[in-house]
Amino acid sequence: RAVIQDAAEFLNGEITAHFGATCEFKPRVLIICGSGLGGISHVISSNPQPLSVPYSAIPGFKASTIVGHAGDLLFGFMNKTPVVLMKGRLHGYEGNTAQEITRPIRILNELGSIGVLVVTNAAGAVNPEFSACELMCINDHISFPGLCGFHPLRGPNFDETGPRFLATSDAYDLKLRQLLFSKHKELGIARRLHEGVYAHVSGPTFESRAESRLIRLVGADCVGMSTVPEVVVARHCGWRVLALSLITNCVVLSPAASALDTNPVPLDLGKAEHSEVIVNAAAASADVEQLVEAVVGAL
Ligand code: 6GU
Repeated sequence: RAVIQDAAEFLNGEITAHFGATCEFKPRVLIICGSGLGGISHVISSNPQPLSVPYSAIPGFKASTIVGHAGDLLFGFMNKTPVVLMKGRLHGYEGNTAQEITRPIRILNELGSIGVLVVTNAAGAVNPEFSACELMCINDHISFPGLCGFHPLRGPNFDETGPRFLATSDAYDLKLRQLLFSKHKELGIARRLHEGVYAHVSGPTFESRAESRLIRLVGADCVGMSTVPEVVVARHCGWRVLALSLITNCVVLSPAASALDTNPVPLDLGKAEHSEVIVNAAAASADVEQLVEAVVGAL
């Protein structure tokens, strides 16, 4: 609790020092950039110059260790809306607790002005109708870690922000999703935008074939290793949430070849690779950036 207030005071000091007392800067939207999507920082206006704060300078903040995830907070204007951008996020598989992953949201909530979270991620498709480099607006989730107790709201409740037993049936704001689809149409983006259920898994392994079939069987459309903890805490803070997955690859759903097959399908066919995730995220990132910019500008 004290750590969170210290960090918020530090950030308030940095914001005042940078933007000056004349231009009061009150961010209204937090944007979290997923794998390979940090390029969205180019969409931040250069007038006034944005304020960049490395995670390492913020008391209580931890730096991410993964290639493709930098570690900076960027305060600035996106399409005239004052925003904070989190370039780089923490994951559970790095050894962070769910509380550590979501501490930046608790800290930024102390600034008192943020009411919307826009979060992007890279995900694998388990819906066979999806293709790599397409997009999916998340309208619901299944968190396997959350169901098993790796949960950001575990422990004493933050009564100041939300209830002990938080509903998540309304986590993904309908108006924001409608806005996303209308901007997708308005901008004439050819890349398909689906809508569906995101399955959150702990990683760091990509799913086995049988795990992938399990995830499909329970009703998910894509699968990834992030986002849900941040969404849950943002909802606990009373923020509205928009979450967008970039489908970087299609998960292998077919059973493994049997040792008794005369002509076995090679096991490595369709195997997930982190490099593929990064390359495909980069291919679609310009559309994601354009979409997020349009949505944020309309808030
Ligand atoms: Cl295939 N699985 C998981 N868990 N996360 C991913 C992914 C797959 N592709 C991108 N992120």
